[in-house]
Amino acid sequence: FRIVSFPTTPSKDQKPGTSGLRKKVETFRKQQYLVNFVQSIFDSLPDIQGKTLVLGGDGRFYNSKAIRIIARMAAANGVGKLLIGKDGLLSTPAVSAIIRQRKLYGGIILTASHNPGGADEDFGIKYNVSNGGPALENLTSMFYENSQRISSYKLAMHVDFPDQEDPFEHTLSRIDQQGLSDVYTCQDTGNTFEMEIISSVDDYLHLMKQLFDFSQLKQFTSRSDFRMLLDSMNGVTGIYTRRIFVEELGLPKEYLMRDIPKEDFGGHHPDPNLVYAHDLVELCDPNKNKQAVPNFAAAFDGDGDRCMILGTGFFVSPADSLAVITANADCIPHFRAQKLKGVARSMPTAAAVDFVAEKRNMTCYETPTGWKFFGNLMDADLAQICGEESFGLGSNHIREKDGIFTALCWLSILASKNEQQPIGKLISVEDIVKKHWETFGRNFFSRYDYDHCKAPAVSKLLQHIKEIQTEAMKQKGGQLLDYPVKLKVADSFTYIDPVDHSKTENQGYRFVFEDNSRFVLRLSGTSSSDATVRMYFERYSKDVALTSQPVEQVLRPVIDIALKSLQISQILGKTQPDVIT
Ligand code: VG1
Ligand code: CO
Repeated sequence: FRIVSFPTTPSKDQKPGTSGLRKKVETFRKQQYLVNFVQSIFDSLPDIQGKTLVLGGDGRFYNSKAIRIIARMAAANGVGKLLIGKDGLLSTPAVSAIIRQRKLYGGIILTASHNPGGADEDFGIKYNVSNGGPALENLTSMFYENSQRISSYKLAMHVDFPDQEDPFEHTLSRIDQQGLSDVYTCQDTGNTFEMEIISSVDDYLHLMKQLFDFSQLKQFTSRSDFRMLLDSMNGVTGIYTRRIFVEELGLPKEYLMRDIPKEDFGGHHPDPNLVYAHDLVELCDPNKNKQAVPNFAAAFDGDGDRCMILGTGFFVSPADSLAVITANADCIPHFRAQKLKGVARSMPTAAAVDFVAEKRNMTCYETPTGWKFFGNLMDADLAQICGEESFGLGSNHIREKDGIFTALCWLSILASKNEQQPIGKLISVEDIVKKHWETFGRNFFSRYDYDHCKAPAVSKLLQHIKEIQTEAMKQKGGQLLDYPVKLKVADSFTYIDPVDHSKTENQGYRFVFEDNSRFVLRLSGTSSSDATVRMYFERYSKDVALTSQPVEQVLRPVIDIALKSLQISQILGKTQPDVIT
């Protein structure tokens, strides 16, 4: 092949958000949008020459097209070898595992995660570095700066047919052939470029087998009083659940739902929460499902890094999932095999795990939203288990959150607790969580999302919040309207990374009351157009009478004072949030 440079002009809006660059497919398809961003990534990696990268995505619309373009750009930019997941598919946690196990230079993940897919929906691109984790701010801002001054991009072209044929047609038209590997030579530099189609699952499965006791899980899941459902929401995890749960653990195919990856996720949001995974929620509800109700269920997002856990008629909040897994870490071989020193959660995540950390003598870190902030803590071995309120949980086995890992943690806990239990007397997910609340108390939590907010309304809201915060904190023992409990903190969250001491400001407005109940407001960094305002509400109680109450009821006073004092409905012009989780 030959390297050809094409002139281009910068595209605006190429600033990566909480997790990569996400835009409408239409935007990515516009002339040079994709090539501009990919070239800007390569321009930010000066030592990429001859290195190996992995490439794959969640299978959404535009996945295969983007792979073809990126492969030609990688070759032209001097990448030595490109590993591509079979059929172009790789989950986010699998990419992280592959980079670490094979000691690669980095990887490119094509996904907009839980955002919907299809020709009119979202596409996205993330870059992960050699520790397997998302690129940090210093690198992503370099991507952005380069994208704003780009003047050309490089593409590999066929020597003999410059206008017609893809030079890598031999490999790229056989992307379904695992193990296929071709070496191409660059006529301009004399260097070689190798492309190999790798299994999407092998490396990941290999890792899971090291972390969990598969024979224990097999024994437990085959109990006659146990039944489960795993909902892949037509995202990429279907190829993993089939292999791990059906082929390896020998479970019936009926335990899997929506396990075929689809370009448009069947027209739904591949977002595992009570709203978008309501089909699964109903199947777990004995009042709605008169057939065999599962004892355990999990749903995963498009790229497989999020997971919602359910029991029979019971929802496990993400903060509780993190706390319960940490409290029961001894049931999980991966955690038994190491000294657990710390946990970390994102600031808006309810503080349930903090109580566990205290009891287990572990340090608890509070980070801004986004998985990249956990990377340094894990690399420095300060924290081993991390989680976010948005259904992401993971550990130091990789540097991304991991949906299937989370489900396997829960199954390991269930397996251990039920080792001595006779058939018909299964200790349930609900039993485990309620027992946890008895010991540690309960952190009630809810999130309101206001989607498609317009810029002027949002800036007015932020202005109003700043005024409210200054006003409230002026008084001794801050007061918010007529709310009976005084404010302890009203600020904007700043994070100082304990490892590299970098400072990240403006990570959400916090209002914390003296009883530790609180609300937080921040703007989403993953929406592809307009702004999404997220509000988080939390209240803690150890009072058993209260812990059995519905979340909504317990949080009502906090939600009311938050909406009222911030004038949410007046300023955003919305009487209700779009999504409540
Ligand atoms: C959201 C979540 C955050 C998560 C991020 C990426 O970000 O709140 O917790 O890490 O998505 O998740 P934001 O900025 O929209 O609130 V994923 O599964 O999209 O890679
Ligand atoms: Co995701």
